[in-house]
Amino acid sequence: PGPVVCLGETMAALAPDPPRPLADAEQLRLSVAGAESNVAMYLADHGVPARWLSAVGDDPLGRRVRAAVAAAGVDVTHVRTDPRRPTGLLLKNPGPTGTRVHYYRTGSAASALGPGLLDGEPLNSAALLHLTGITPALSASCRALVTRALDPPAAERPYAISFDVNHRAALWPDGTAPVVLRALADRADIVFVGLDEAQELWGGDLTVTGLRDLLPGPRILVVKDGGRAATAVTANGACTVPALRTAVVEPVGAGDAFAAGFLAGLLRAEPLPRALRLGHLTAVSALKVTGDHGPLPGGTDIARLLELPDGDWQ
Ligand code: KDG
Repeated sequence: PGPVVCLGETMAALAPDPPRPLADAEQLRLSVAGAESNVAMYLADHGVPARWLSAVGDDPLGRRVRAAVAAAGVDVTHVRTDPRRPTGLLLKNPGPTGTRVHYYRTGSAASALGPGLLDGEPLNSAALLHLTGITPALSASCRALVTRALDPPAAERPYAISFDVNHRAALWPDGTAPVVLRALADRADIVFVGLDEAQELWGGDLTVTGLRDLLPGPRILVVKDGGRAATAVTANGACTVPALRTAVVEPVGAGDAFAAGFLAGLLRAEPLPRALRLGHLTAVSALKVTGDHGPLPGGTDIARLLELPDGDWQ
């Protein structure tokens, strides 16, 4: 099968090290942050061919980002270099109530991507296209790109599309996220959404059933209930698998890891309960590290976890 193509912006990320408010930090650690490239890296860890599609600036941070994603085993040969626009940047600001993120990505190289990207050869052999709700928030051209990808009915598309809602409130100052993200998500084949995220977007008392009524389109709707469980809803019913209990060092990246594990399972034609287990065990890899991307358990540990009787899972 062809690669999973993960399309979206990846930024350089700066975080105070040791963690403290940015306003009085002296040293910052440089890393790389991008929901879609996180998915690509975890897919590669699972042995699934993954390609990251994006643009970076012709600058040192762009080279850093590209090299970091490539070093994780992801195909970056189709990533564009924009000579006129910079690589996006994200600053993490740890505070007493958690870490806030400050974006410096307006006018970035990736925000200038547009629908023409879908005509290109990078998508020719794709087994799956993975998109998130971050991209349509970046610019009008990025929104047109995601809209065009999802416009044809699923049966007419050359590849399946997975869509992680990934609501980033800071990117939607005009308040259009609920309408835009619902319309896009409903046209994808596979959708990932957090229950709390869905409640924030579409109504405080939403349940998994209510959410399915709101998004009847996707063949598979995966609803994540925080660190507790995830439910996959299909035409055949719903299947819930509890999350693995683990100490959380830092949660960022866990949603991307979960999506990658679940997609890796689907692409290997695993039944849904095993695909959900793969999602959860991949999420643990992200929960255990301060960055977005941590090492997977070894192959024999993964096999053992997948085979555990339901009562011993967790
Ligand atoms: O899912 C993790 C991402 O949120 C992080 O890596 C940064 O892609 C990012 C974004 O746009 O917030």
